[in-house]
Amino acid sequence: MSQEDLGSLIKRFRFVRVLDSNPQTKVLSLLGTIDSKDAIVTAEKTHFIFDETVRRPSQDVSDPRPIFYHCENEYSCINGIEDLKELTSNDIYYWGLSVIKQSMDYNPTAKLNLIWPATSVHIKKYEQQNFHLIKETPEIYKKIVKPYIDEMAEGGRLKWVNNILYEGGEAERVVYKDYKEDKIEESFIILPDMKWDGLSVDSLYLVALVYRTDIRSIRDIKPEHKEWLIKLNNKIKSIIPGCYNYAINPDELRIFIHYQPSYYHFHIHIVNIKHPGLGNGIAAGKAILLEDVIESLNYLGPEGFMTKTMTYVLGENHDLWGRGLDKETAKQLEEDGIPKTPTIVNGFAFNH
Ligand code: G7M
Repeated sequence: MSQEDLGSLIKRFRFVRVLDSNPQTKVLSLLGTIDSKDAIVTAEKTHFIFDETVRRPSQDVSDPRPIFYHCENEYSCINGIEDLKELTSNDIYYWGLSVIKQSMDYNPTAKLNLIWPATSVHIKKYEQQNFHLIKETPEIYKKIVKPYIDEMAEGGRLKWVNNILYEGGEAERVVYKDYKEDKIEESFIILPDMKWDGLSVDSLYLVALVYRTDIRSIRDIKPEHKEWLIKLNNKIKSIIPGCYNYAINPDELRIFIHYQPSYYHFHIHIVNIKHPGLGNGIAAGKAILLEDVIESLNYLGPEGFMTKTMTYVLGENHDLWGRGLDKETAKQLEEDGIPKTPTIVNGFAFNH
């Protein structure tokens, strides 16, 4: 695969407008064009470096001190201060601004993501929007959501997944691969998620992609998948701590799936429990813990999640909202006897 490099693409980026700006996550998403095709650049300020774990050189076996110890390096948030300006102080409180030493390898300023050429689905996803709580019954799934998933599976949206699984895409970043040609349904690969800057285990974010293609979302999971999911979950917890020098423990991994996901090929999110997630990615109404998925299979019938009402958060820009979830949601609220939101005109509420 020959791809142009990020640097030369970014140089040709022509700004159009800001899609979203989030001071809490320190993420800015811009829409622009590169060679007249839509492009989305997302910039995320990186986290601070505060210490590093260093191995003691040639430690004597009788030395009781731990083999690894913590120390500040020259880029840490205190050692790295190059300039400091106090703004105000009051009693025991002081605050100011600082410039901290930056370096590409140890302390870069930001992580940049580029999607190019970006589709309208991408643009709508990154744009600020209103969100709604959806109660997706099995009937709504069949009528509105399944046809959408069928369409999404056909477009080129899963190219990045197939690149990783079969074309050596991101090969140098793969953390673990269990691939057996005669056992495709058990095969999977784990690698850093595009969201992770890879700098700090505090924000560790990995994704496990399975090779099987018969599960497009949680809706396709049935009791017959229970043993496979248990094995997968245990494998993730056994392998990952060792891959990161045991800086993280198995019970510090938040392992979950999304509904609705952005990509309808079964994959699992593996995130440091400390990481609050970007946007609503780990919030209730989006993330479902893998342990809960497995446990639910004990109670759901042979059709598994196909028979469950799934409640989740969806943005108005999502195609499913305009394809009927808007009307179904309004209908359900009416059936449940929940009053409509009045229209406010000049401070007066009107019911219609
Ligand atoms: O919401 P959903 O469960 O579909 O999440 C998909 C995940 O895949 C997100 O956390 C994305 O950041 C991640 N992801 C998306 N793409 C296009 C890539 C990619 O090309 N490489 C990697 N490593 N992760 C990706």
